[in-house]
Amino acid sequence: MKRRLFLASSIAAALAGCSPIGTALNDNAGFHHALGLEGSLDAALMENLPGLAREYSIADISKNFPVDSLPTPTSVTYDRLLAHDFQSYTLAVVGAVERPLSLSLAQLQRMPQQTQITRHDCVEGWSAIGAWTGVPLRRILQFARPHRDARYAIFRCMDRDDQGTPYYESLDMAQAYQAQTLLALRLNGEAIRPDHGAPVRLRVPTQLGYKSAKWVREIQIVGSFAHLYGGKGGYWEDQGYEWYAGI
Ligand SMILES: Nc1nc2c(c(=O)[nH]1)N[C@H]1C(S)=C(S)[C@@H](COP(=O)(O)O)O[C@H]1N2
Ligand SMILES: [Mo]
Repeated sequence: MKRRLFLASSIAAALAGCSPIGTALNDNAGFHHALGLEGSLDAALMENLPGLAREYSIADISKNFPVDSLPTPTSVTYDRLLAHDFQSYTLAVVGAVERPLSLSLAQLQRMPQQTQITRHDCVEGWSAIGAWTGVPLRRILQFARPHRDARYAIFRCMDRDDQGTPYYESLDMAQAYQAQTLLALRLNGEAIRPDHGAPVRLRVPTQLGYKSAKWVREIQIVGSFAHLYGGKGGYWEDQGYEWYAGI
């Protein structure tokens, strides 16, 4: 018992400042192993590691969830997807993976769904609580099997700013495997509206709002994002925001 407590506190201290790692350990034995912690933690201990975003109750859900982003895509491609209820949408999972994937919306809907009532915090100063339902990102990664040297997941979106620059974001593998990181298909019990990122958006409740990429079309697993766009790992990061957006 004493040894356990010692382990818990020293590991908590070691992980301070990078809290999502704790829950990633809970959920992915491969990742756990990759960190070299195999054998030094047991399941009961891991449950006490930090890193979960607070979950709220149904009564806390915001009546109006703001829309605050680049405009909803107006491309021919997006219009066509929308016109057919996203039946021809596919989410590509590519890059440094054993098994590249192309998942239809129907396939995503058939996977086990998780619902979380969490708060979204935008750096512009507003917050809103919503019930998000979808597929935990770690499930998709478990299918795709990232290579051992994989370090980041890049999320490529369908919207562009008025210069034509596409929105994109990135998470490191610990954030990507965190238990609450979700590919959301539904908000408050209904299919996500186009202006909230339909058909699939990322929800990262442990990070500021700009990490929660809307209109995701592709997940690319990489070792580095230095060669992508502005090289800072995200649309807003390329304009000076911090890459690490933990809250
Ligand atoms: N593709 C895309 N995703 C995005 C953005 C964007 O402009 N484009 N804005 C981000 C920011 S800063 C916030 S606060 C949230 C807003 O999500 P909402 O409009 O559904 O409230 O989306 C995030 N994801
Ligand atoms: Mo935001």
